[in-house]
Order: sequence, then C-alpha cells, then structure tokens
Amino acid sequence: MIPDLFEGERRDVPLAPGAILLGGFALPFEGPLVAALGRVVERAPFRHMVTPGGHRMSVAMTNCGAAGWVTDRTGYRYDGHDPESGRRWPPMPDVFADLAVQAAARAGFDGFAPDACLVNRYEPGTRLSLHQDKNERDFEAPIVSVSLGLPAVFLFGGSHRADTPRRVPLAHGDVVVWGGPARLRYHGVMPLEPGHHPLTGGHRINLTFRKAT
Ligand code: MD3
Ligand code: FE
Repeated sequence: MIPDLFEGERRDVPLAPGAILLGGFALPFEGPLVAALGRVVERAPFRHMVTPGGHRMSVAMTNCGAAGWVTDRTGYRYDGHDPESGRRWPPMPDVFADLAVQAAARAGFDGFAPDACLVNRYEPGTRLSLHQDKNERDFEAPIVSVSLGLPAVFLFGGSHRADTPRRVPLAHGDVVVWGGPARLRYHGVMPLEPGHHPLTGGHRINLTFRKAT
C-alpha cells in the first residue's frame, strides 16, 4: 500500500451540524492566493477600523469583492466603497472565488456566490472577541473561512454569548465552512502567539467569504 504522506494535513472534520473543517484545503492554492492577496492590499491597504463604541480593533482589515465589511462610529455595514480611498474595493481575484466556491461545494453548499471577502490580519497579541456575523442579508448562504500563516486557536461558541466555546486549532491552509444551523453561532479568535511563517512572516491572515447583499 502506498502511504499517504499528506494524511493529517488533508482531512475533513465535522465540527457541528452545518460546520466542517476542511484541513489543508487551501494548500494547493497557496502560491496564487498569497500573490493575489498582495495585489488586493496594494489597492486597499490593511487598516484598523473603529467600532461603534469607539474602540480601535486590534485586527487589521481590508476587503475585496463588490461589497466590503466596514465599521466606524456610526455602525457596522457592508459598503461597495473603501472609506479610506473613496474607491470601489478591489475585485475578488479569481483564485479567491474559485477556492471559496470549491470549499463550499465540498461542504454541501452548491452554488455559493460570494460577493464579499473580508481579510483579517493578526499580529502577536491580536484577538477577536466573541461575536456573531449577522450583517449579511441572507443567512441561507454559508461563510467560508480560509486561514493562512501563523496558527491560531479559534473559539466556536453556541447560539448564546454565554455558551462556553470550544477551542479549535486552525493552521495554514485550513478552510472552514459555516452554514445552516451553525451560521449564527458565536465565534472568536484567541490572542495570536508570536511566531514566523515562511509565507506571511509574523502574521496570521484570515479570509472570510460571504454573500453579503
Ligand atoms: C462561525 N473571523 O471575520 S473566521 C470574522 O479567524 C471572523 O479571522 C475569524 O470571525 C478569523 O467575522 C474567524 C471563522 C468564522 C467565520 C464566520 C462564522 C466562524 C464562524 C460564522 C458562524 C459561525
Ligand atoms: Fe465572524
């Protein structure tokens, strides 16, 4: 028998009804993915947005696609324009959309048509507190999340903020699809531990693909 050298990196792990971890699913895309990300960030640099409560987010963010998630003192919303430049967000690169559509299909969501990709950049100490993603118009569509660079511990909670979250380690190349009954569950990310990754240096990057409008 031929041993599968990639066993342990390419695995499908159901996390909950509607949520599945596709371990290493993004690895075959990583070169073009990172190159395309560089072009997005040239046009729409990472920035620290401010929450409606006036707090500067520790996660640096940008977007690509027809709609981008933004927050400022007036609230959270999707907007077709980058408020920093006044220009449209960069178009979603084909390699981004291809990866997201293929991952969604593997998880049972055929026909996923993301119009927004939020890009989060974590540095050591950066965290994302427990929240729900509910600014999208349509909760029937899943969210596809792609992790690149340094590993992180993801917090997967329940339908109530007080539900004790489960810790899910996420590594470079992992993809998670969240849909159906998992779509509105609380989630967050533990503070990033310092480290070095050959493709992202001292950062973790997360892409979340959404059907926003
Ligand atoms: C579970 N990002 O951008 S992605 C976000 O790693 C966000 O940067 C995290 O949460 C990150 O909003 C986690 C995983 C994720 C995304 C959406 C979900 C998990 C989810 C929606 C429902 C349940
Ligand atoms: Fe989220």
